[in-house]
Amino acid sequence: MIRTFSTHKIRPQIDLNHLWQFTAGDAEPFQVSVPSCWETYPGFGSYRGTAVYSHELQAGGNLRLVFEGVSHTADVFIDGQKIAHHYNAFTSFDAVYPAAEEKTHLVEVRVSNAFSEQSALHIPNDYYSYGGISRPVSLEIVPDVFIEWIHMTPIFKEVHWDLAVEVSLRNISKTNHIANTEVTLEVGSHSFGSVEVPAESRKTLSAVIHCDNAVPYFPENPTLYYATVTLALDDGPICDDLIDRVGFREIKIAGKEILFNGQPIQIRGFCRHEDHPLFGCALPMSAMDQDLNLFRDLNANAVRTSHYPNDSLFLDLCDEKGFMVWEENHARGLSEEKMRNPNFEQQCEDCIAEMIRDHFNHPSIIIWGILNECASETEYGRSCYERQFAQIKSLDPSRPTSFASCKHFKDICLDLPDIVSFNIYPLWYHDRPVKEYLDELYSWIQETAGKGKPFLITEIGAGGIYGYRDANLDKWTEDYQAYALSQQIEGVLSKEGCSGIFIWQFCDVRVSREWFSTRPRSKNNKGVVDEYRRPKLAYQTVKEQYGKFKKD
Ligand code: ADA
Repeated sequence: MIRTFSTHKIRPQIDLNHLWQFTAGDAEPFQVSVPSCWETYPGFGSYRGTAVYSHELQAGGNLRLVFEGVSHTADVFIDGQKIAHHYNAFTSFDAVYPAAEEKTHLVEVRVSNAFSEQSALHIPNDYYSYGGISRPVSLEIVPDVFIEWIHMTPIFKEVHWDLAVEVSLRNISKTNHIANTEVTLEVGSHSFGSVEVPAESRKTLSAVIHCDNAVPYFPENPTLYYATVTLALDDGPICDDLIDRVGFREIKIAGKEILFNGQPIQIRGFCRHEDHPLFGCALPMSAMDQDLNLFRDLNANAVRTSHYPNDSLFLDLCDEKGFMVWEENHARGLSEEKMRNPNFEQQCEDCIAEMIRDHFNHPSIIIWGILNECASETEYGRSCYERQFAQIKSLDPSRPTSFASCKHFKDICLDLPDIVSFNIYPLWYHDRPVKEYLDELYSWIQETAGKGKPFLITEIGAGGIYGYRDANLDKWTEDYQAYALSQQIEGVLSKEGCSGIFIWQFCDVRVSREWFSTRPRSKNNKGVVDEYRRPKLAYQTVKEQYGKFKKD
């Protein structure tokens, strides 16, 4: 399952989520299902290195392989010829092989999850960098010019909605072509007329579609519209299409409030890693959906995709179920020294560009985040935050931006985002009372360039080891975790000027081996459910507290 709906009716799209041959080290090659993580294969539970996935396919024409995610570095070969290279587990890429002969072709993907200087973002960390083709793969047969993406921005005009539309066309042939492109929705349409797309280049078309009678999208009433883009080339018949969805909603900032179609929001969310002991980071749709059903049961209304862009399928589910999403680029806890890795900037830039290209249309995404807990207290760090926010605004000015800071009382970047966000751990990493600590931090923010901006707590929580109970309220007990979360939620959600909270975290997750000393079981144990989604005592506490503060 690639998405929850079909993205093509005309373009042939072949699902390659089959058995592939897996070869690594001295082991005999064996068949594995794709998508998957190799840590789930016998003997590969902690394997860090390279492996090759191979698969034969019978096809001809312009072949376009689309990889939704390979963890974390991929080199793609067709019949022995390298056609793509990609870094980062959490964004998609394609591998195009034009004018292929109709026959059986061999696709090989060399995958690495190794840590080295080459990898600035996947490093030993407080979560696990898995290996494998971890998100779906498909084969498309595309014409010489094909529709690469459509981006849609709804704009409310008091009595109707406008929809600003951009469509990217890509010519992979050595000939110029004339394209006739149309966008159609139930509530409006636009024809771009004849446009030349020069050989081996891209062309972006823009228009504003007047949409009468569009029903607005709200989390409690998530109305989605399907937009179909069609393309005809050189006076021929329609030869390509792309279908995506849009929800008519605007996210705006008014003083200290975040407005969702004019209504102030209150976030009762969770930070969530893509992690599961049975699947690694390659969760099937049923497991993703189970997580969201638990969110709903917990009275939560939002998710932070800490600390990387998520699978589009998960975002589809959030769109349909009406969860609000903070999506962020891939970076966690990088010091200035790590941010000075020569690959850091380019890898961040690519990640942001691919995240926004792929996820632009999801109405669930209300905030773009960057660089969780990086060096926002240093001048060099500030230059990185500045550049990345500028990149985001150039690609999508319609959504507010933020970053989760841990540089309490010393952050120098609070002028840069639209929303000020902090990760705080009173009652866990220090024992100051929640309200006292929060008041102090908030007063300090009001003396900085963050003054008057909306404010979020993007992490708060405590560790609790599943099944470890003790009446003494010692740390690591389920009892203490429940106590701490109760105080923390109460403190944050009753704070004037605070638009909400993302609890750290939804479920326990595996961490890199290097993190064992502060992470019993080699897990981050701050989940309100354990890694198998079994509820801890804190589950009921959060459910009650979130229920008590629920306004929607
Ligand atoms: C940080 C970080 C999280 C996690 C958390 C913790 O604030 O952003 O990824 O490591 O702390 O558990 O300590």
